[in-house]
Amino acid sequence: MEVGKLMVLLLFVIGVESLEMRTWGSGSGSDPSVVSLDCGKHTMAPNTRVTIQTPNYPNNYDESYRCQWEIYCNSVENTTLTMVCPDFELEDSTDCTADRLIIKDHDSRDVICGDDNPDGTTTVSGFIRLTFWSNIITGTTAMGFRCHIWCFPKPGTINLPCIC
Ligand SMILES: [Ca+2]
Repeated sequence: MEVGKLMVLLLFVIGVESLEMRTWGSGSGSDPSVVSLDCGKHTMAPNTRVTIQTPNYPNNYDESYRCQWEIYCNSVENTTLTMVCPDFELEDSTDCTADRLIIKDHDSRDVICGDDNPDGTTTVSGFIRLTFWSNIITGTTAMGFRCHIWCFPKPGTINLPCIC
């Protein structure tokens, strides 16, 4: 391999490693170095995590805002997702008719608000859809949330070498 190409490869590897260190860094609540996902669809691998958070976190989120994260871990049928949320605070309201987070997985749908932290929520598969809404009626906002989403293989789905 040419020296030039080797250098490019080396720089790429260093770049990937430093990115992973940022992503895997300490999960403290207000760590500004945590990379959070944009709204939209994302795919992840087992034994990794991604992070979602409200805009301006840890300062108050904006009024009249909507963001949906759709997260898939490969393979969806052989994995589960677990939410770890250092912070969760939305405007509280009866039946969460004001600001809310909607958590949808394969089997269930939950609507939460206030300080009803979803920390520890685990899905039945490697799919979750999180939709954050803030309204404009009351003009009230809050700190919002930061949640890490971990993907783990389901027990018994470890890929053993084939002895067939
Ligand atoms: Ca509001």
